[in-house]
Amino acid sequence: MKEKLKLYLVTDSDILKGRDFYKCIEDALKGGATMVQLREKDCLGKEFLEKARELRKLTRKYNALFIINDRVDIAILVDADGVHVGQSDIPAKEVRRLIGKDKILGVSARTVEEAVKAREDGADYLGVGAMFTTSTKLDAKHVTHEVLCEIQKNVDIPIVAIGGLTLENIHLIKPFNLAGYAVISAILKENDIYGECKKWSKKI
Ligand code: TZP
Ligand code: MG
Repeated sequence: MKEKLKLYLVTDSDILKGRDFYKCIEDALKGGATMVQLREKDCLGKEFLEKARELRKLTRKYNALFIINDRVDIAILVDADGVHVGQSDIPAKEVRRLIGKDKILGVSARTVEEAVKAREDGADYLGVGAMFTTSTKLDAKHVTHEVLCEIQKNVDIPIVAIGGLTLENIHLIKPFNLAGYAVISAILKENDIYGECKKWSKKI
């Protein structure tokens, strides 16, 4: 799994401004996205499931991993590769019970304590951020480089940085040698999503 965390695209249809959702995600996969998380905060079950079914097919076609945000039920229904939860969602331990030991469990952590607990509760990787200012998640709180470093020292599972990552600032966190970079707007806001992913793949 670790290599697949590298260019981790998280979805948000709002940023696509009416462009075709599946075409945009397919362009990202063609351009080199290695993992996709379906994260659609305004989608109810029916539409979420429909999107999940399609992305399951697309990610298989491009040999990328497919993770579902929060909706364990939908992850099970579409046989996603795993689930990603935050600190206010169904606790990691319970998610692990539901998805079984073979599926991937990702957990968001902003402190060393949260990171250690997530690891103990069965997380396979951590999402740490927001590393930079982001307007995609309104309640995102900033994680300092010092805290990222402490988390790295205290947990032995792969870490993915998230929050405000751009081609311009990514060099600032490259020295941490993280397993991957999770991106929403810097990729999805671009007209040429394919070309942008190519640039990311080269840079990271
Ligand atoms: N969690 C922490 S920041 C964030 C999430 C989901 C949003 C990241 O979006 P962007 O557009 O890459 O800053
Ligand atoms: Mg969540």
